[in-house]
Amino acid sequence: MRLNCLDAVLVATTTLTCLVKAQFPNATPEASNLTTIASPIDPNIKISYKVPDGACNTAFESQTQYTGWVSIPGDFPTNTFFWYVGARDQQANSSLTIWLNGGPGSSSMFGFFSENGPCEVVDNGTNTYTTIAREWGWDRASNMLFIDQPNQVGFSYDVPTNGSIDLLTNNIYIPPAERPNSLPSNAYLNGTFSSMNANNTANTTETAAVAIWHMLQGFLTTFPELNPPEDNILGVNLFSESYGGKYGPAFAYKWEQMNAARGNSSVSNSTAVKIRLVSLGIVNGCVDDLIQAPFYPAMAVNNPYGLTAINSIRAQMANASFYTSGGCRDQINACRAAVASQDPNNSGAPADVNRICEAAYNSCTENVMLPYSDAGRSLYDISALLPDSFPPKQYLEYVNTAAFQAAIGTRLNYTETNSQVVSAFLSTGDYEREAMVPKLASLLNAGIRVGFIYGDRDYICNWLGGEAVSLALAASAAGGYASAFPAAGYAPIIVNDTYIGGAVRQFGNLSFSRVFQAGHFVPAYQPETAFQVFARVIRGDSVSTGENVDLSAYNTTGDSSASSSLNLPPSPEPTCWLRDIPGSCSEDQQSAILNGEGFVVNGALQTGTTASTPAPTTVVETSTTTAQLTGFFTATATPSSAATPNRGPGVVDVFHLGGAAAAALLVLS
Ligand SMILES: *[C@@H]1O[C@H](CO)[C@@H](O)[C@H](O)[C@H]1NC(C)=O
Ligand SMILES: *[C@@H]1O[C@H](CO)[C@@H](O)[C@H](O)[C@H]1NC(C)=O
Ligand SMILES: *[C@@H]1O[C@H](CO)[C@@H](O)[C@H](O)[C@H]1NC(C)=O
Ligand SMILES: *[C@@H]1O[C@H](CO)[C@@H](O)[C@H](O)[C@H]1NC(C)=O
Ligand SMILES: *[C@@H]1O[C@H](CO)[C@@H](O)[C@H](O)[C@H]1NC(C)=O
Ligand SMILES: *[C@@H]1O[C@H](CO)[C@@H](O)[C@H](O)[C@H]1NC(C)=O
Ligand SMILES: *[C@@H]1O[C@H](CO)[C@@H](O)[C@H](O)[C@H]1NC(C)=O
Ligand SMILES: *[C@@H]1O[C@H](CO)[C@@H](O)[C@H](O)[C@H]1NC(C)=O
Ligand SMILES: *[C@@H]1O[C@H](CO)[C@@H](O)[C@H](O)[C@H]1NC(C)=O
Ligand SMILES: *[C@@H]1O[C@H](CO)[C@@H](O)[C@H](O)[C@H]1NC(C)=O
Ligand SMILES: *[C@@H]1O[C@H](CO)[C@@H](O)[C@H](O)[C@H]1NC(C)=O
Ligand SMILES: CC(=O)N[C@H]1CO[C@H](CO)[C@@H](O)[C@@H]1O
Repeated sequence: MRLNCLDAVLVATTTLTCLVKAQFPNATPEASNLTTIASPIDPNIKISYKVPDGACNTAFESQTQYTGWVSIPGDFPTNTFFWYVGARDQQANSSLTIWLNGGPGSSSMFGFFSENGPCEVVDNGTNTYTTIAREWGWDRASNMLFIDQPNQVGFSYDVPTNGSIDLLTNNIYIPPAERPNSLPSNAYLNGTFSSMNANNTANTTETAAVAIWHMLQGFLTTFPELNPPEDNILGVNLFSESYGGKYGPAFAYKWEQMNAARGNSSVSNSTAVKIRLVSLGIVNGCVDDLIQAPFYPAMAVNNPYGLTAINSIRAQMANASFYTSGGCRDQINACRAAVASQDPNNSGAPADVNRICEAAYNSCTENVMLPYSDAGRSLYDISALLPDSFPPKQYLEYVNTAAFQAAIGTRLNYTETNSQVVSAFLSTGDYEREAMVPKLASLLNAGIRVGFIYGDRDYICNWLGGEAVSLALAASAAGGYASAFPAAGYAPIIVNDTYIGGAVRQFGNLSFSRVFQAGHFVPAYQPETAFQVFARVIRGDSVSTGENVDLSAYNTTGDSSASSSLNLPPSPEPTCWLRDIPGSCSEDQQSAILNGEGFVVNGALQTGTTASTPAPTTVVETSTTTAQLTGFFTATATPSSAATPNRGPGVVDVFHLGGAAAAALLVLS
């Protein structure tokens, strides 16, 4: 598994080659021990996979894991990375939950290591890391499949390409080059990346949906035992965050369409498998600006935390700019009219449509969304002043180690966001192209549960806008949702015996959960609440209590608005992460790095005269903890306290040993 470079140091002549090679991951698939097979339904689809021994320690050793790539032929090579982890126990094993982070261009490894994955990365001494089971990993309730998409995001790739990355800007230069003298050696690294050719990826959500349907066909036919059985309330779930407010509805709708095509023989049953989707979860999703945009200025000055983030006149102007003639609303409508007439399949080809839609996005962003930036606060958490470095970023160091790369079989280094994918989606104005509510309504009408889960301290896809989407969906759906969903009152989300994690409105298969004291990345801020809501949605239970109810005859009762006021927690102390300098470091810290001042220990900058090295973390082996690692909570009483802010060391359980805080860029994760 290890390269022999350590041994080679003894042999002067090989030292040089080894030092050079050590910067680049193993170049050949053979060296990574990947097993490559052709998909049983299509010999052109190849799956290369392995068991990633040691890469992610789970609650139980019995949990199956596979990492690999589904390779699909097309105009350019597409190798889509997946990481499958089996559920902790049999109670949960007939669910398969697909998790997608957003961006566009953000890797689902962010979710895996920082939100809801089976393990998390902790320091284990100086510049060494280990993984421990995440207490509230979603593998408690389901088999999990994390996918890096579209092509070139995270560990997905077209053509492995050597280059250099400037960590001060995150710019990647191809081919690799000598480090500029102006940069310190720790901020300019060689590595292997995707080609960074923006043509070699999807540039619209619809194109991405087609690619992922093919990818899942390859995956589910190679591992048929992982496709949930028929005739069970459990099945396939799709949970997506942020830009996933677009991916989720579009991908789910595509799967339903392809199932229908099998049903009517326009696609043969022998060349495609059914994807039996039972629930769709949207976590702080930006679904539709036409509905959500007015809630940016609203959230900035009128939120449950009593924060007036910006001048109220400025907020009024931002709001007015949405409605004004030629404003955000008109431009979105113009974009959608152009899409309908000239690019109904959202190919992203007609230049006129792209121009109109891109202009709409730029206008909405600049005039309606961004006035909030006056506040100097995080887009992902209104309580955090910039830089906001939550959640911690050690994982970026860990996943770029040779041992981890060999374990998962990657030929590439890892980056959290692919800037060319961002550009590709921006170039088509994908953000404003589609009204997703009709797709969501069609899913709901087909009996698929739809759960909206919104952290209430997020600004960028805030809960006020999310609630408006849930109401718009109810209004468009058949089957009584239009009247019964808004009529259902908000009930407490009872997370455990001691606290209420939020408020939920639920009728039938539709729920909207406001999660208290959570920013954009809900499972990172409130792991236990996020888990319980997730588990209840996929099991078809009451989101309020966890009770197994007959959803067709169920609704919540309570207040007509989820207006509980909460206290704004103090802004956390940021940590400057070397691998997230633009997002997590102040200007002073950036200068310090540039001048080679301070020390970087475990991926974080320390300014001072001597480095303090962390003692090896006391790694609590899961088998010896008293924490219960499986099972679901069902409420028998209503506790009186609300959730408290929950971040960084000292506040959480034994599993959370990481440092403070990280995320930013104008990219949604
Ligand atoms: C590949 O498999 C062989 C035999 O099982 C093993 O010795 C070697 O360490 C493996 N290499 C990697 C990179 O996992
Ligand atoms: C790429 O991975 C290698 C280990 O194989 C590491 O030495 C190098 O620093 C990494 N480069 C980047 C940009 O992460
Ligand atoms: C953590 O570090 C200690 C001491 O360096 C080492 O003995 C131990 O194996 C490491 N633990 C893990 C889980 O890697
Ligand atoms: C990257 O460079 C290394 C060292 O020159 C080389 O061994 C490797 O094949 C290159 N990888 C790719 C993908 O070009
Ligand atoms: C990165 O690769 C380039 C080209 O191979 C080389 O000139 C440069 O010295 C390498 N950088 C480091 C830090 O080794
Ligand atoms: C991408 O495609 C366009 C249109 O075909 C072409 O003009 C451009 O050169 C391509 N870009 C790259 C980097 O290949
Ligand atoms: C779930 O457990 C059953 C019984 O042990 C087993 O037959 C089945 O293959 C498992 N399914 C999955 C998806 O792991
Ligand atoms: C079959 O179903 C697909 C998907 O709903 C639809 O597009 C197509 O028109 C249908 N074909 C026939 C022959 O009904
Ligand atoms: C294909 O499978 C679907 C169910 O998944 C079924 O409804 C349909 O009748 C099958 N078609 C044929 C031709 O067997
Ligand atoms: C988007 O991708 C399609 C191919 O799927 C291509 O035809 C189109 O030119 C691309 N659009 C832009 C703006 O690059
Ligand atoms: C309930 O949650 C609180 C806060 O996270 C935690 O301290 C407590 O241990 C939990 N209680 C149970 C019974 O899980
Ligand atoms: C609209 C609707 O179905 N409302 C019901 C909600 O649930 C309460 C009791 O749980 C019923 O009394 C309402 O009729």
